[in-house]
Amino acid sequence: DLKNISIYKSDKGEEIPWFPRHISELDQCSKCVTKYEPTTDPRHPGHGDATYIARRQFLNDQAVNFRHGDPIPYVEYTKEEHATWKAVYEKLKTLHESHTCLSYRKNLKMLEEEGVLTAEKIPQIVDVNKYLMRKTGFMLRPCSGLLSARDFLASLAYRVFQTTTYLRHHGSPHHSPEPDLVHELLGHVPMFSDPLIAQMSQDIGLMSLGATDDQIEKLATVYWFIIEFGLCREDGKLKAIGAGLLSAYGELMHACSDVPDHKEFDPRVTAVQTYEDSDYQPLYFVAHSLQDALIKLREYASSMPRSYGVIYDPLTQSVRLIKKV
Ligand code: NLE
Ligand code: FE2
Repeated sequence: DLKNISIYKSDKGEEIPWFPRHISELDQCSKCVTKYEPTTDPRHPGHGDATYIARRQFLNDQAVNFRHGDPIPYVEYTKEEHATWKAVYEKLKTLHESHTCLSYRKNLKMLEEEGVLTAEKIPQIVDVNKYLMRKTGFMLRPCSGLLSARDFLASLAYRVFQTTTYLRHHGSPHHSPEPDLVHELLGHVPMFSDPLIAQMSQDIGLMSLGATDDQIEKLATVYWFIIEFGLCREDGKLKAIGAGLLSAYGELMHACSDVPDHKEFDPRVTAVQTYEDSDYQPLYFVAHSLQDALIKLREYASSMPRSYGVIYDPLTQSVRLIKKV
C-alpha cells in the first residue's frame, strides 16, 4: 500500500502524509467508511430488504474494480430503479423555480435540452462525463460507497468526483441518509457544470492534499456546508446551491424556510461548526453569491497554516509541491 510507504518530509523535517501526485494515483484513494449500511443500520431505509442489499452490493462490487483510464462500466438499471428516479425527478421539479439558485436552474435546463438528464431514465455516467468535461472538466468516477474525507477531497483536487452508482431505496425516494446516484446526478452534476462551484470544489481538494487530520476535518466541514448544504440569497429569497438539498424534497423546503437557523457563510466559522448527518440540518450557511463564496474560500485557503504549496497542472493532471518562501 503506497500510502504507508511514501511520506514526504518538508524542509523543516515535518512529515507530510502521502497524497496523490497524478490523477491515476486516485486509484489509491477509494477507502470507504462504513456508515448507514443497509445490512446493519436500522436507520437505512433499505434495512432488512435482501433484494435491495444484493443489488447495492452488485453495483458496489462493479465500482470497486474501476481503475483510472478504464471505460466507465455500463449499468443496466431496473424498471423499479428508473421509476424511483422518475418519482424524485418530478417531485423536485415542482420546487425548482421557487427553491433553487439560478445557476442550478440554468445548468439543469441545458442538461435537459441535450437529453443528458431526463425524468424518463437514469443516464449513464459516461454520457454525463462527456457533458461535464466540456463544461468544467469535471469527471465522475465510480466508487463503492461513502469514502474517507481525505480520499474524497483528494479526488476533487483533480476535478474528479467519486460517485456512488446504486440508488436510494424505493420506499424512501425523497430523502436518503447517504449519497446515491440520484443525489450525485440531480444534486451535484448541474452544480459541477458551474465554473465557480467547480473551482471551489477543486480549491477545497487542493487544500486537502497533505493536510493534517485536523485540517481535513475542517475542510470536509466547509465542503459539507457549502457544496452539500449551502444556500445563497437571490432577490431577497433563500435558494439552494448545495447538492444534498437539491436532491431531497423535504429538506429543500425545510432549508429555505424560517424553521432552521441561517448564518452567513464564513469559512473560518463554518469550518468548526458541528453538523447533522442523519437528519435535516438545524443550521445552514448562506453565501451572498457563488462568486463571493469562492472569494471567501480563497482567503481562508491562504490563511491555512502549511509549510508548502501545491500547483496543479491541468495539462499533465498532476500536482507539484512547492516550497514556501
Ligand atoms: N439527503 C440527501 C438526499 O436525500 O438526496 C443525500 C445527502 C448525501 C450527503
Ligand atoms: Fe454529495
